[in-house]
Amino acid sequence: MGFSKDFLWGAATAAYQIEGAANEDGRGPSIWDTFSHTSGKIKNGDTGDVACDHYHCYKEDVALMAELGLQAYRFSISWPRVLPEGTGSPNEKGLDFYDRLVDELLAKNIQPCATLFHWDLPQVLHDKGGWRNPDIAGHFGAYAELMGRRLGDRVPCWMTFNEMCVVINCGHVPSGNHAPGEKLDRTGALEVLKGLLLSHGRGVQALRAVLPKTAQIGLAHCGVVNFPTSDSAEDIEATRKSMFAVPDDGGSDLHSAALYLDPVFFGKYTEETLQYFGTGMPPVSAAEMETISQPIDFLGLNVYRGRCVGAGANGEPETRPLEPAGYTHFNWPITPDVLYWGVKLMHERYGKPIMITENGMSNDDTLNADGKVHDVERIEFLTSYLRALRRAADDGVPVLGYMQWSLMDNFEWAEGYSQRFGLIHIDYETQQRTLKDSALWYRDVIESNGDHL
Ligand code: IFM
Repeated sequence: MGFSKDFLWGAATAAYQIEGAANEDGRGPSIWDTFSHTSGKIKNGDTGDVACDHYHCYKEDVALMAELGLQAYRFSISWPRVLPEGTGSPNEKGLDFYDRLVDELLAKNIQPCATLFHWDLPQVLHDKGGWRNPDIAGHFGAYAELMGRRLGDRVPCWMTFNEMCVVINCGHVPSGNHAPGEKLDRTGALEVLKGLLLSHGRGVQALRAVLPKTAQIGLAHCGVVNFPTSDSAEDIEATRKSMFAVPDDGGSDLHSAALYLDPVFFGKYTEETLQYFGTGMPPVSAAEMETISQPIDFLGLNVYRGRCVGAGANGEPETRPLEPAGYTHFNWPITPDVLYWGVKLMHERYGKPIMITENGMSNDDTLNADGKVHDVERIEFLTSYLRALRRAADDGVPVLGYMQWSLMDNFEWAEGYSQRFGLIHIDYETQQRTLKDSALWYRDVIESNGDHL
């Protein structure tokens, strides 16, 4: 069976990670500008001020996408570039940039997929309480409407949020290392969650109101995805349980998919969630739940790694020792089975078509004397993960597409430029772009619709 004939092969990026031009054409500061300019927060003191200079090099970048045969490109819009004050008067020059980018993509027959929020909250909105400000969902809705009106005639696929789970667990808890660096207690973090979920809902409502009926709207989730230690019914059931349990069996409070996706798809939290958090959970009214659970068209999954789970003596999930196929440069275990099981179990629970909105690896890539980047590790990684995804498609899971992370090396948040995830190598001194071996390999995979795996 394999990948469907209209399967979308693409690659993904995010605004703050690639655009640069941080102080140009009226862009306002985001929490990531502030954070990266705070001493000690980012490896080597790196910032996104210039990044891959995509703001100026976008034409060259789209030409490279075309050379690879990409059919889709997932990018994010910088909220402070289009609304420097977070609300109010839009910045025409910022909007123009996204017009030009989208037009360039369409001219090369590449479908644009836009994400409204990939972590760069306007600093002014953070200063007013960020995701805990009761007005934030209204502000996000207005931003979504602005972008939907501006680009909706040309962008058929939209995502409200990228990885709410990371926004909370890296940006708003004491152990976090991301902007805005809030050290909230659990109730504070759950208030952030409520603000994110409500904003998502208001964003969906705003987009639906202005986009053509054919537009596809989703969100990109990244959370616990596990795989069973064997194909026994008991181990599979334990894995299923582990992915949606609160707390999950990795011992974390705030990672379970049930916390993020159950309100979105079912309009409620699980009983287990409510019991576990008790009075620490901010109340959500029926009207608010209705907003949060606006119907969406697909579930985007960002999948990198997962735990191996088996059934304990009482059938309860137990994390089993991993036997990874290796480790990435980030030291993340390579566990391709998550792209089969994660996709399958997420689809089983939420019933929506799945788009892989991110998957890839950081690698210790170097530009060789022959002018090439021989990233055989990435080719092996992507082969194994894509085979697992194909298995899910073979089982009948509707998989809409695959957005490799990332189109190009970029600013990897707290790790600065030390982790290279790209298909395209960036020389940050000269901004020279070089297609890695994996990019050329991916071109063949796309051309064969996955047969070349
Ligand atoms: O670079 C990030 C991206 O911004 C969100 N998902 C994970 C990627 C790799 O860490």
